[in-house]
Amino acid sequence: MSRIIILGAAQMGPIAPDESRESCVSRMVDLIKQASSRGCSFIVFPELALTTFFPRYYEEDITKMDDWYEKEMPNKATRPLFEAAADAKIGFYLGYAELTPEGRRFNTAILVDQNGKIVGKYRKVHLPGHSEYDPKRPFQHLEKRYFEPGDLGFGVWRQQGSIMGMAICNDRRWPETYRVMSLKGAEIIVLGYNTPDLNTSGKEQNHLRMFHNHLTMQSNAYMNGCWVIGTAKAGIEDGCMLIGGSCIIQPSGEIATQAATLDDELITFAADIDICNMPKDTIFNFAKHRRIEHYSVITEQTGVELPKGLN
Ligand code: CDV
Repeated sequence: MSRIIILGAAQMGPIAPDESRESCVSRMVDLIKQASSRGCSFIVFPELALTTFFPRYYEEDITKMDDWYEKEMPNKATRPLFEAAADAKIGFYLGYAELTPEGRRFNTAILVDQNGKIVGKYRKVHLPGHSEYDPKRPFQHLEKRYFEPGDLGFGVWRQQGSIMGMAICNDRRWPETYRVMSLKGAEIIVLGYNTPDLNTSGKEQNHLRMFHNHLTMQSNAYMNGCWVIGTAKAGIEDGCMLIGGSCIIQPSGEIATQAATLDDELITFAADIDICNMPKDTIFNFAKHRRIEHYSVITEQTGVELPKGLN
């Protein structure tokens, strides 16, 4: 018998800087209701889904940004989301900014089971952007200022008869993200993103942003024999255009379904988790084919080291 899970990507349109958490949660509850009517049992919300993408604003004193962070989860504003999801027996992934009791700041995602219980937490490892104000950019990307790199590694969790792992936005561009989770048996890797359509760190054609969005997730789904769900926060947010393109990708690397708008939009797919078995047992049978004696440079060296000598 196949393991079928009806999966969803709950894309969200822009969140204005003055939009309340309550308003975001009510939009998410609407998406939960739609998911329920489609028989969905797991949905993925975007990265930083409760606020506008605040790392685009510079603030000298970081503590003045505290209102953008969640100090506990669930909290008063998000409890209705947990309750609606539990009533509908829908598990979910939610991205938000976390401020710990010790004053540490992370770009975080949680995995919530079908009873509204938090069963997993991930803190973004690959933080893009910069830590100081950059006058050359039309808007800032200050993730390195407002977050520290995640300290929890890439966990996986048994959920709904499958093994799930989490990542956040920029993580999707790094093959190590997927490979580490796949070595722990991940069958579904889920992530949310906020990706401006403009590369402010270098000259690049705007259309490549969507191409690379899909290229990275599709290739890594294929190379690890797993399902990948990528969910955008999309549209023009405080004057900054964020790409959409939320999608559910099969272990073949093909996109099973993709969002058509830049608004709040739910896409769903009845995913057979057992189709991961063929690639995991054959061409990407890690135990049979990996040659780790040649891979040590991946964990022992961070940047490029050129061969010695002159050309
Ligand atoms: N939120 C992100 O991590 N955004 C990055 C941008 C800065 C390139 C991304 O990888 O989409």
